[in-house]
Amino acid sequence: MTEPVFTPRVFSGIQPSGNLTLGNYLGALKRFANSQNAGVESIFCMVDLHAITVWQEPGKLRRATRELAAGFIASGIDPQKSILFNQSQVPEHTQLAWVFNCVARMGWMKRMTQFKDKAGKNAEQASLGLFGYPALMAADILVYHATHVPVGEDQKQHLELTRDIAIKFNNDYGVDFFPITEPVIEGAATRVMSLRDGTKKMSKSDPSDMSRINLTDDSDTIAKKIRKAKTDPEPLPLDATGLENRPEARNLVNIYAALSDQSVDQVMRDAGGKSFSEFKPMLADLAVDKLSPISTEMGRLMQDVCEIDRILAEGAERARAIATPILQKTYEIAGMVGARV
Ligand code: AQP
Repeated sequence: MTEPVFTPRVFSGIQPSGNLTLGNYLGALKRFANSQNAGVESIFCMVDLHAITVWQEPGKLRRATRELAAGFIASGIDPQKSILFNQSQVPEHTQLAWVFNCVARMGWMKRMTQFKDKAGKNAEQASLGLFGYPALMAADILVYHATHVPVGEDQKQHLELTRDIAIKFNNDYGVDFFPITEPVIEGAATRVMSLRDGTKKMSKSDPSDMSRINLTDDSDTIAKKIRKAKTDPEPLPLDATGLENRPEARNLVNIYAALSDQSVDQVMRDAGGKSFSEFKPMLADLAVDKLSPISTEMGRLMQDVCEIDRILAEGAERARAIATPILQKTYEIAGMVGARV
């Protein structure tokens, strides 16, 4: 049988579960803008249904969703070129997720490290949604027949599960219907680490605000957080090999490389041998230079939430035009009876 050819299409999402961080920007948003600007059809989603797998206060969720939309646009996503919307406006995501709940196996879900991390010791009290999260994520991607998914390193396991679900669906029904999606995890900042602990991922939900840079932080706050970032007492090594086993130093160098669009080797040519008291101000200046226009633009966009809502509604309509026929075809393959809409 000849392999079906899927048109290249990018999909990725971010949860509106709090302030956007530098990790979200470098691991996701900045790379989303690159894929859009390379001319690939790109679909970006604020995954609000994923966010409620842990408790979200409704008013805060609404604000976070709009602020995230502003973050996407301020980071270079053009809602005319790309499709930008929030997940709950496109019911095909959850409809396909149900089918995938019936394809995925309990054992696969139990192996997901993010569930174990987020549920902690109290897994019995975690929501069923948190457990089933990866099946909804597979549906988010496959309801558009997306071929490429730019994400940070932390999402690698979920993307492998997305591939397993597509393969099992195709095998079970004897079709070549869903593409086997490629994760795109590349660049110096696929895993930005906490500023307080170089072995922990920078995360919006970390209780310590000093652990992360938020896209809404002002210049003084960014500079202060970098100044206070944990480091070891040694100066930077002379080349990148010397960064091994120095997680905090490596993290700051990776951030510098990603913000300045350089390789780690290039950064080390300029910064190798410098003390942190020299390197941190260089990094703070660069971070302020790159991030403050984004935060200013987010503030401006948030002045007009009606316009943000209009953009999201229009994006949802364009998304549904792709998702509806794919869901209908899935139902038909699975043997559901019903008129096509
Ligand atoms: N520290 C990070 N470094 C690189 N990429 C990161 N991403 C998140 N943190 C980093 C990438 O951002 C995208 C959206 O992530 P998400 O909001 O859907 O969920 P998450 O990965 O769970 O992010 P957080 O910040 O840790 O959120 P909370 O605290 O709510 O769980 C993904 O592509 C992710 O890889």
